[in-house]
This record gives sequence, C-alpha cells and structure tokens, in this order.
Amino acid sequence: MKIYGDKISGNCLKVKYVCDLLNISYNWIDVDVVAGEAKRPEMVAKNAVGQVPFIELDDGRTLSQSNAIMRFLSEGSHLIPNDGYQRALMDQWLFWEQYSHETAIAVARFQVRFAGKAVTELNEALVEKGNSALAVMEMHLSEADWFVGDRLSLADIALFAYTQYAEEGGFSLSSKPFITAWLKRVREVVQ
Ligand SMILES: N[C@@H](CCC(=O)N[C@@H](CS)C(=O)NCC(=O)O)C(=O)O
Repeated sequence: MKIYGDKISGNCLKVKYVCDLLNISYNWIDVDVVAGEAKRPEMVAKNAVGQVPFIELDDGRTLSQSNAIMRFLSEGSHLIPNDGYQRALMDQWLFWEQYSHETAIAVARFQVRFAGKAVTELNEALVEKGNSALAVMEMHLSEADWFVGDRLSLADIALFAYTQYAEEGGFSLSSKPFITAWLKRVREVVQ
C-alpha cells in the first residue's frame, strides 16, 4: 500500500499513526502541500479531491479522507470499539473533529506556521471556533481519560492529530489541564 501524504499535515499523520500502531506496512510518498503538489494532474488522476492524505492499495484502488482511511485500515482492530453504541460515539467524535475542530485548529495553525500570518491577524470567528472546540474537549476530558470508553480509539487519534499543534496556531493549552494530560497519554501510545 502507498500513503500519499505530507508529514506537516495532521490529517496525513493520522494515517501514519494507525499503520504504525497496527503494524501495517506502507510506502510513504511525500506530497508537498505547500508547493501545491496535491493538485498536480498525476495526483488528481488518482484522487479527484486533489488533497492528501490518500492511500493506493496494491490493486490500484484508492481512498481519501483521513478518517475514512483510518476506519478502513483499523477494521476489526482494538482501535474501533466492538460495541455498536460505542462505535457510533467514536463516529460522533470523528465527524465533530472534521466539522468543528480541524476546520479551525488546523486552519489557524496553517495560516500562522506555513502562510506567514500573525496570530493577531487571524479571523476572529476562526479563533472563536477553535477556542470553542478546545472547550468542548476540555469538558469531556474532565470526566473521562479517553474520548470513547476506557481505551484509546480512532476518536483520540483524530483529535490528537491537530490538538498537539494547537499552540502553533495561537491557541493556548496552558489553561487546559485535562487536554494537556490527555495529549501526554496519547503521545505515550502514538507517535
Ligand atoms: N477532510 C480531509 C482534509 C484533507 C486536507 O485538507 N488536506 C490538506 C492537507 S491537511 C491538503 O491536501 N491541502 C492541499 C491542497 O488543498 O492543495 C481529510 O480529512 O483528509
């Protein structure tokens, strides 16, 4: 299997984390997103979305969207709960991550770290959205060690991917002891 990705991208790192945790072998193909390589015709021919990550199986089939890829690669593993309700809770967090978290935390971090914007120039609504997402996480983690049940699941890996870089986008974690402790817990397993 090939993974097309850029290691500056949390979405791409999610796929790497899962493969490393589950001992799935892969060839990593570097795609420089800042240089626009994901939009090159040969990339778009394989993945119409023109973004990374995407995977290419040995038989040529491809799959994009980080959370869909993680779910596919983790099928039947300890990273997906057996219980149907817990599995749905995991999906709840995966959808939330893409709609309410990544779209603020990752975007702010990209603008500051890779597009040269000052934190003070960030869009106010974007910053508010990111702070709200972190507040939701902090509240959940004040009552639980993991996002679903009593062990690490794909929900933790998805949320870890960009929360670990939140401060690069100007978000402060110093007032978020539960997120900070959870980041440490996840980091002990995932890297
Ligand atoms: N929802 C997608 C987001 C993918 C995405 O935003 N990829 C970015 C890197 S993190 C990308 O390829 N950007 C380059 C571009 O749009 O040209 C996922 O979870 O995989």
